Amino acid sequence: KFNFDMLNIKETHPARQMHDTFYVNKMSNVLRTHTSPVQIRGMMKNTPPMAFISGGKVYRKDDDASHLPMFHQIEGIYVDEDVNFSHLKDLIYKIIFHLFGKDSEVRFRPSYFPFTEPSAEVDILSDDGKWLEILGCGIVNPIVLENCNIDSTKFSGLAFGLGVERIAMLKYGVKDIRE
Ligand code: 2U9
Repeated sequence: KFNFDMLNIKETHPARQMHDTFYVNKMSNVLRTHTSPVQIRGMMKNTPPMAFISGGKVYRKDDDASHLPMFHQIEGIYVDEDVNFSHLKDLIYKIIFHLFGKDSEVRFRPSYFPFTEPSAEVDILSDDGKWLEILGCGIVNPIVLENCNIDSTKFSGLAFGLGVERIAMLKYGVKDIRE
């Protein structure tokens, strides 16, 4: 319920498949695949304006040089009246300038997540001229607000998510996540 349904991740979404998610028992208990269930619980227990940061271990059936079966995520969400994409851009720029310096070249690429609409992936330009993906973000899907009993005609939200190990790899030049 908290890992998928409340986030508008439909029964048929590929992320739900046995080969992407660790199922603890017959399709009803999973190891969380993101920290978003923390945000959902926060939104259900509070009223806007509200903002939450969640961080911790998440689990996905992935294991290679850039993916671990257990890794760490940090997510942020902010819900208020009149939150729009310019607020999201301002926040993302602040995070990236803090992590990678004020001269960072930043690019927002249109993307898709069931829980945000519109959605974007954010890249920074590396020294060798390649664009590197560093995080994802978007405007909280009104369906997700309504799932948490928040009036989506009155309130809107912004959200982002990042992988801690991935940021560390980019910042410190680690080539293999397993190191
Ligand atoms: C709620 C509503 C919206 C969180 C978001 C992303 C985009 C994202 C990835 C970054 C790298 C996961 O670790 S990763 O593979 N995340 O791209 N996360 S928006 O959006 C939310 C969260 C909670 C209730």
